[in-house]
Amino acid sequence: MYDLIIKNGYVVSPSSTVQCDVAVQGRMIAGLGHYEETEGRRVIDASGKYVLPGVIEAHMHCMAPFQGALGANSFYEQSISAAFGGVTMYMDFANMGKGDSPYKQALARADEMKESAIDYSVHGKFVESTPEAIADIEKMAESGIPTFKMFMTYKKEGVMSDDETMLKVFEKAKQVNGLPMVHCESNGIAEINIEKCEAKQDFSWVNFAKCKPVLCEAEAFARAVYFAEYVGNALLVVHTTNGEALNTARRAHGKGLPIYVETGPHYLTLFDDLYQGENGHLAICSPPLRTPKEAQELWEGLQDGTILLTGSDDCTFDVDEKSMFLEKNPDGTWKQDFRKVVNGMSGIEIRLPLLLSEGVSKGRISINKVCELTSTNIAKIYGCYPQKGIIAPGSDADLVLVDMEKEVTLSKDVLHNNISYCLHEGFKVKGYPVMTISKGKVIVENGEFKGKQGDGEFIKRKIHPVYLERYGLN
Ligand code: DUC
Ligand code: ZN
Ligand code: ZN
Repeated sequence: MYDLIIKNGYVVSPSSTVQCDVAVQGRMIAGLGHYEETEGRRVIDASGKYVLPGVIEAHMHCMAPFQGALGANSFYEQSISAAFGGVTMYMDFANMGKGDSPYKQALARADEMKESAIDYSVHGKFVESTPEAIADIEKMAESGIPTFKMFMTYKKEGVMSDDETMLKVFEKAKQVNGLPMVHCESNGIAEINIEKCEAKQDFSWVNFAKCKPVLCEAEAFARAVYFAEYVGNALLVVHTTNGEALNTARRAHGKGLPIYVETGPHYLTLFDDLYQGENGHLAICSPPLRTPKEAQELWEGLQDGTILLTGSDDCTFDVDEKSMFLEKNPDGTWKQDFRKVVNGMSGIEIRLPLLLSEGVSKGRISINKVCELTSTNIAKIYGCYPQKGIIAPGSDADLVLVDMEKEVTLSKDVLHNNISYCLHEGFKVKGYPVMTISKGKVIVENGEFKGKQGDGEFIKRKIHPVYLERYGLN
């Protein structure tokens, strides 16, 4: 007798879509094939639905003190919103300041995440390269934390890694089969542009995007790629927004270099015209939103395999936090000052719906590609495959049932992220997760959350060396 049988769904993997049943025993998938209803304690009819491996979010910032704000959600609340978006595992970053131990901060972060209803992991973060900090890399890798994040900007915020820090982290990461993750924006280009705004005293939302143009990102992207090539290790670039950077990646891939590129659904679906609105500050994130031209370049990057990963870069701030340092004009409008806006937008709950709708329903990518981009590739490159990221016997029974016919108009009222606005307000999607199963337990069903605080477990990760030696996740 199985604990659960999911009957008749279209079971999706990166390479196939097969109509069959999935049998679950305890927390694990027991088998795929045909099972009688009498063989299951509970049977879920998935006829007409797609069954995908649970979405993995490897890029979010929850309860992370940043630019004076903390975020709207506790980890438990974040895990609820995530679960409604089909997410069954997420990863956050250690909070780091100069002098902190990256290892201790990573463990402290994992501790904070214990209240999550879904499984979780942590990335280390580096802001300097003292011998003590570099020595922590080995301890983190041994503890199941083989990914190390660095920012090439945010110098004023005290979290930028300089070139030496990047090189030293890259070198040490290579020794322990670790993977550096980099936010690529040239601090120099951004800062000289901000100085020009200061000279004109014009800090409009629109100027935020102008201060961090495509080349600001592409220069840092190329530098990071050259560092990786020089050191001879793999690199993961987060939230890539444009074809200029992708062309650098393509050149690197041509040489076989393991440069893994992530983009986020907001760069595929939202554009810089949002900065023209009175509430444009709500859309301020880094890198900034671009134009439909760059979005098209990203779709091409997804189609041709230059981009193998997606992440939401979720930073859920409510209006009060986004606006906490702003003042108003006598007429009640905002005194626009992009320097005083905390960067980031909410997105964990809509990553899968946006990819299903804008990707699969619009014929740009297959559902198998969505499976790779939201789960399988993430599990492989971040080192938790095949425990996660695939529907196969022995893997965790983390599943999301998708109804490709379901139409939803995105709005603050349909999301569960505790904020009073939605940048996709009114955006119509076709294709939506309708049930989420975490380690064999149904945690979202019929629009209701049924998970439990604290049910999430820390997942130790280890990256297969083959992915770090040459480009490709097959
Ligand atoms: N970008 C954001 O928009 N917010 C947090 C960090 C980042 O890189
Ligand atoms: Zn970033
Ligand atoms: Zn981020």
